[in-house]
Amino acid sequence: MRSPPCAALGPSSFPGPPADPSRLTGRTRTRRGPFSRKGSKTLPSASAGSSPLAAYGWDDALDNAFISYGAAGLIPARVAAVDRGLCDVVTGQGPMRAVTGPVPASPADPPADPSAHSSAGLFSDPPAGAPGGPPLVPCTGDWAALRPGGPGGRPVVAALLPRRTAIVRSSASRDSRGQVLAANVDTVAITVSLDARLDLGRVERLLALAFESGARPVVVLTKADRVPGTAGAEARVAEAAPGVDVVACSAASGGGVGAVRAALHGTVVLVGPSGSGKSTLGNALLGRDALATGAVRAGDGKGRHTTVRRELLPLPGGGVLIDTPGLRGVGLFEAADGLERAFADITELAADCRFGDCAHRTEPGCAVLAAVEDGTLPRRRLDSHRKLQRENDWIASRADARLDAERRARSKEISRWQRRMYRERGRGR
Ligand SMILES: Nc1nc2c(ncn2[C@@H]2O[C@H](COP(=O)(O)OP(=O)(O)O)[C@@H](O)[C@H]2O)c(=O)[nH]1
Ligand SMILES: [Mg+2]
Repeated sequence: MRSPPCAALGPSSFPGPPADPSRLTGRTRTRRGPFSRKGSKTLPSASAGSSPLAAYGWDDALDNAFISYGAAGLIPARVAAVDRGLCDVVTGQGPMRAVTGPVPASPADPPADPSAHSSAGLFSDPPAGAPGGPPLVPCTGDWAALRPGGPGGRPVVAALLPRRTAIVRSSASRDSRGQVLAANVDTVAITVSLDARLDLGRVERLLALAFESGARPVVVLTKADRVPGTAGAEARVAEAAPGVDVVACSAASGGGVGAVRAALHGTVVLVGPSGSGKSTLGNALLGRDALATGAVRAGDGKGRHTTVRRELLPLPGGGVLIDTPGLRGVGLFEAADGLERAFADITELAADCRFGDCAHRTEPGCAVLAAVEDGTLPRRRLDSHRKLQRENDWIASRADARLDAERRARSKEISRWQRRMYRERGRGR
């Protein structure tokens, strides 16, 4: 997964993460996490499992990644919601409100393939959150290291652990930066109401977003009680979601909710338009009315934005649920890989095109156009792919232009500084 970008940020005023003691001493790190018993020789598995944060997804790998932070007196927390400089977090001691701002990601874990970074070249920008790269803004789902005793007695988010996955969309202002909706998500459940017009283009867009995040998408067809049968819709959605589980359910009657539960794992985020039944499904999965649900306008089947905050809710039987407000107009952000996977059928066909750079328009020997001709690939799907690809290219070109401008500004700044330095040296002679 590419490293997730973040919204416009200033320089971090927060302290960096603690030095990894093993790096200082060269000794092998003791595998003892923040929830391990002192002196225990066991690996962190036992401690991670018995941690109060286990219900929120704390595991051995996190326990291990936290060692140096724990040694420096920081405490682990998962971010539930972020709200202008403060965030709600869950910790081993219960929920807290923490002070936050742009923070560095953990440099404790070097990239698995260091060449992946070096090959980017001298003038490339380090990924967001990487040492030397722009800091990250915490978001729902992040794992954080808190420094106790900050302003007003509140803990301060001192660092973020590396994100395993990140759902990123182009920011609301449609500028060239991405906005992280949620981090460390394992399953993206895309809700589609059977009671409204089926918008396959939106399903494909959300699938690309989900695939790009690194999480596994699942499509949930909701409100099955409102239609005489679900088979037709299931087949149409399956065609727009090759290789993806498509499950129909009714949160109202409970039918199919078990199948939905079986298709989800780990941290689950519900995404889909307002009124598509996310919160009602969330309540059915939670077994209690924890999420506010809203009425749907008669006529167009659209819902009001009832869910305004994202929060983390442990699911009975394991996993964590994140509900989201209805996402109006989710723009793709650097989602080339996600698009490739969401349109795996076209990607596969394209491998048989005569020309490697075939645009599937008029080229001879185009396997994609041949599939449209013989009816094996719906024309709608090719059009949808083109539309999303165009949008993605446009956002990418804007991001490139911004990066170029930033690089030019940086190099001008360096030249100015050099000229000043030479001038001052000249005077000194
Ligand atoms: N008949 C029926 N209505 C449902 C079902 N799920 C949700 N609804 C209704 O659809 C409306 C919107 O649901 P809500 O969960 O708030 O949607 P959200 O905006 O996506 O979170 C509410 O009036 C719900 O009662 C269902 O399975 N069957
Ligand atoms: Mg809702």
